[in-house]
Amino acid sequence: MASKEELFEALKDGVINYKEEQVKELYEKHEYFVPEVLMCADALYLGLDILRPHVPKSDAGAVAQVVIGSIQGDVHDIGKNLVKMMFDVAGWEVYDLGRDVPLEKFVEEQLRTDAEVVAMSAMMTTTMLGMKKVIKMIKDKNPDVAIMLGGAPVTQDVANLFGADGYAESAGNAVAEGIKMIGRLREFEKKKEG
Ligand code: B12
Repeated sequence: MASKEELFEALKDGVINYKEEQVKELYEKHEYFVPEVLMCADALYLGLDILRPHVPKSDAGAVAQVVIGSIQGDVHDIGKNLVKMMFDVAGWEVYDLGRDVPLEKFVEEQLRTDAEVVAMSAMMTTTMLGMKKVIKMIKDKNPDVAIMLGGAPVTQDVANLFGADGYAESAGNAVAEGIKMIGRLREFEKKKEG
């Protein structure tokens, strides 16, 4: 068993040198447990707070707006925060509702901000069912909103079944999926107008 110092060294090396598999292995091989995952997340948030002011903002305004949150009953928010960060640095206006977000709150915030995209995260099979209800509630009020789902128990099939417009399995491809969705949405709106 490696010492704590060796593990931190391996983790640091993995992050600095983009060795994704090395970082992932620490958790999968049970070298890292939940408290370590939480401490890593705290270190990540601190680093992000330092970096965020240095990320250049486009003068052209936000690319689009996204309302994001972890669904009611679910306090898991590390993955959601990573997705939020990706949208943030890609120049989107992000309205973060946090975690354990009541279902109606997603609807209210979309109406308040007129955001084109709503992104929901669920980490438990029980809580993910709430996302289906939110999709229906939002589409009933405003069909011109693109809704994106993610989180460990969610798959493309689940997203399709729930009536979502998009799904991404990781923070790395969430923005690309978001851009695809607003592309389709804007195309659809243009056709309606013309
Ligand atoms: C850390 C953790 C916790 C922490 C959460 C802290 C926090 N602030 O988030 C604490 C200790 C609080 C916790 C509590 C519980 N947990 Co927990 N937890 C985990 C754990 C170990 C890691 C989750 C995590 O952060 N992963 C790292 C992030 C980066 O990955 P991610 O969340 O998957 O996110 C990525 C993608 O999924 C995706 N993504 C995520 N969201 C979104 C959203 C969008 C829109 C998109 C596009 C993409 C996307 O992008 C992210 C980045 O690439 C998992 C086990 C696991 N291996 O996943 C269990 C796990 C999720 N927990 C579980 C359970 C059961 C619980 C508890 C009920 C335990 C208990 N009995 O009390 C409570 C639930 C409390 C509640 N009401 O929510 C189960 C869920 C089982 C299930 N399938 O339903 C898991 C799977 C553990 C297990 N194997 O049993 N947990």
